[in-house]
Amino acid sequence: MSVTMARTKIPTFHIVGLGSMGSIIAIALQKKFPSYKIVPILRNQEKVEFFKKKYDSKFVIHRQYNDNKIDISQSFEETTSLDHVKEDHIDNLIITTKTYQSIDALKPLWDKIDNKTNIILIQNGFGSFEALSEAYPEIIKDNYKVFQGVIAHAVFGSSAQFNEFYHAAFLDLKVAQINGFDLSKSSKIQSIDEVNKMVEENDLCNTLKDIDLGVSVMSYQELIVGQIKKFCVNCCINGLTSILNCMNGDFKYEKETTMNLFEDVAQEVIDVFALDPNMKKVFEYENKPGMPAVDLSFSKNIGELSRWIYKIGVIDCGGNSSSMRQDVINKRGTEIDFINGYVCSLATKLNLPRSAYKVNQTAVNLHKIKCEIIKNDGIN
Ligand SMILES: *[C@@H]1O[C@H](CO)[C@@H](O)[C@H](O)[C@H]1NC(C)=O
Ligand SMILES: *[C@@H]1O[C@H](CO)[C@@H](O)[C@H](O)[C@H]1NC(C)=O
Ligand SMILES: CC(=O)N[C@H]1CO[C@H](CO)[C@@H](O)[C@@H]1O
Repeated sequence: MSVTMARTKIPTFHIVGLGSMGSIIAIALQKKFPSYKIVPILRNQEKVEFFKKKYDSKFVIHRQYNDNKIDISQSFEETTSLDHVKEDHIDNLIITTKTYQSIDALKPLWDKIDNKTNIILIQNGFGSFEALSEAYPEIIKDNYKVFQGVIAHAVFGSSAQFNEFYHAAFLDLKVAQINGFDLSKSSKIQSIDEVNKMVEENDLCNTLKDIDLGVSVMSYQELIVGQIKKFCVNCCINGLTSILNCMNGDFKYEKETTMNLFEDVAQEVIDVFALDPNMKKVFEYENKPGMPAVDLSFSKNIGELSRWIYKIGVIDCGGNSSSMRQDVINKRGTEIDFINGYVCSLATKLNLPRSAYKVNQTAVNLHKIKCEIIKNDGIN
């Protein structure tokens, strides 16, 4: 925090979306910075009252990733609802809602947000920023400061209590700016000096970097590469387990076929993304002195990428049921349009032929049929 800001005002962080990701971030923030104002925003006042009465406004995390399994809890006195935010201006906004929910969630808050607000989107998939800036054109017009967080931690909600979560694997949280750059910059590609300056001067970056979630603040191009790789994992694991109704580890029973399928899915993702003018600069990036090192080898070696996806998804998280499979089973909306579906809509936007995205389109179609079968209590 800058000295002037610390003197004049308590740094304040509003959080929308108090599922597993929102809750571990709220807890990590409050634990590290007990004097800051952390404001979880729930959907409505009824939920706020219930949270207060039944749970003392407390979120609880059961840490399960090392030998000393411990429980961490924090009480959030400032918890409020979308319609009852007291502050006139939102300085820092952390959005962890499901991608397709964020546009509606922001409506009641939008007049408290401007281009001085630091907004961070911590969501699965791609296309969330594009969808948001279509709904709120001032994001582009007035150059709003938007950051993207790519979270790898494995966290699961308890089915019994909405305020309790299991932190199963401690991984990392990558953060970078994706909009609101200096108008003098001709592209979003950042040098090492620019990233250091951002970490020093931006309150959201210099706060998040210190919380206990393995945060690294990085350049735009480094984040995009991490996000594309995670996106490939999501397309393979979430997309396909939701159709097969299986645990992540079940792919191991037919490894060769699985690797074939993963390669087809990943190849298509890489081919389509490489043609996106917004990402071209990242795919064509060359390592130079003064610029962050970016490893683009995954885009040239799909076999290696698929083996990595298999390791992360099927081996390391073999005992987990993907969030998308859970959403299908529980008859909730799913993020398919921002995962496999994003490849299809991006390809359509780029005027690519249907053959360029047929694998993902097939996955999307099977997924949608599966959702309807389950909603209608058909055979699972
Ligand atoms: C913020 O928005 C205002 C218009 O509301 C604009 O005049 C100003 O240049 C913007 N600031 C930045 C840093 O882009
Ligand atoms: C997720 O998978 C890992 C690795 O298989 C396992 O250790 C962990 O307990 C699983 N978590 C849940 C909630 O199933
Ligand atoms: C051409 C086409 O059918 N595109 C669709 C691919 O899937 C996404 C997600 O369901 C749709 O939004 C696109 O319209």
